[in-house]
Amino acid sequence: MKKYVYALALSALVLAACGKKEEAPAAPVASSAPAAPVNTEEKVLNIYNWPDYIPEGMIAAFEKETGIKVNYDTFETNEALHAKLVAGNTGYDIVVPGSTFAKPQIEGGMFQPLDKAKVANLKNLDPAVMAVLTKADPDNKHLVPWAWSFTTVGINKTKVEKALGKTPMPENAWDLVFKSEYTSKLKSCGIAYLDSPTEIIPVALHYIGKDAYSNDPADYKLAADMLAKVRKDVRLFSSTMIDDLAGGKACVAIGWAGDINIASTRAKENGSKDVIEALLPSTGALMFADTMAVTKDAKHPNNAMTFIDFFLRAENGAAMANEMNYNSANLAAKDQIKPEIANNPSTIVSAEYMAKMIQPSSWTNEARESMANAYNAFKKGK
Ligand code: N2P
Repeated sequence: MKKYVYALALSALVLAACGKKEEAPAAPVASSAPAAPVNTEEKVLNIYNWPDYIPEGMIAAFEKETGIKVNYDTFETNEALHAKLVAGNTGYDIVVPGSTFAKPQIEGGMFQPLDKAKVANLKNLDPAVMAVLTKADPDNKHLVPWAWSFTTVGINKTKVEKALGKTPMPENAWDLVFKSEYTSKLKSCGIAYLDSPTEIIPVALHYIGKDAYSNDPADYKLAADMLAKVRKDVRLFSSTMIDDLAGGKACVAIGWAGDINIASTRAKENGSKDVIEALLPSTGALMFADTMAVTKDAKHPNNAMTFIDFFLRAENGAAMANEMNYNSANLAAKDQIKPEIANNPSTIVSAEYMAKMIQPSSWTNEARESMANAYNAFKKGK
């Protein structure tokens, strides 16, 4: 009974946050709720998520407990997932888009609403994060946060300091990847950019003082002009950033803070003495929130709800931070986060830096298209 009270309190909060009237509570709230109908689905669940994004053993534990066999595939960019969803018949039950893409995907009818009565652990979620997600999903009907972090500059400090020689580190870390004065020196140890228009163009826009979520093609042109100046210095457009940083193919990267932290650990495990770290640029970094959603034609929606509820257990939220270096929106997990993780400012961001963070928004479909064109031209060096 108690958990329903919390769930109601939370949904009231969330509804209040987005200024909507509270709707009649769902049926199972009464203490004499009828037994849930038997789940007749085949015991299979198909999940499509980003690589290096799930604590080891989590899927095995879910399979063991529920008898549901999980097929787990990965994609590397929001663009790749989006193209699959647009084509339809993905075969996946749960997909994990960034909230910036989830908005047009919801508007395009690509997801089905959650069956919240089957996800009691939604009560564990941070109402503040859920309020942010209402920008993409107005009544929190479709999206459940998987993890969040930010796109930033990652460096192999040892190699970067060597390559820069007498030039001191810039005050704004974005200079390392966008300013010729630095890129011309760092190209010798390798500059890598994430290979995705919606990771690179927004931070380039931000760097030239424009809105990262501008919908104006004229702004993309300006960002492309800035990028063109450093194109010759960029060695890699990477979808394997952890290995590229840890293995020494790149010494500076535009990457995801969590993956940069994973690279740091991996390099140490491989016996490297180099220090790899995710920086906090003085002007801010690009926050992202990745979210679970159930596809409209999912064959196993009940199993999807079972998985979502399992994922939202406090210990699983804590494992996202402790093992993967990504932030969980699971409030109940907070006191299980290890001190060394909690003290890493590029994993658990301070309130002060949070104020500088570029908050997620979204683009129109047309804007995304012209952003992709600007990016592809840049990449080809045209
Ligand atoms: C991959 C994490 C993906 C974050 N390890 C980018 N949305």
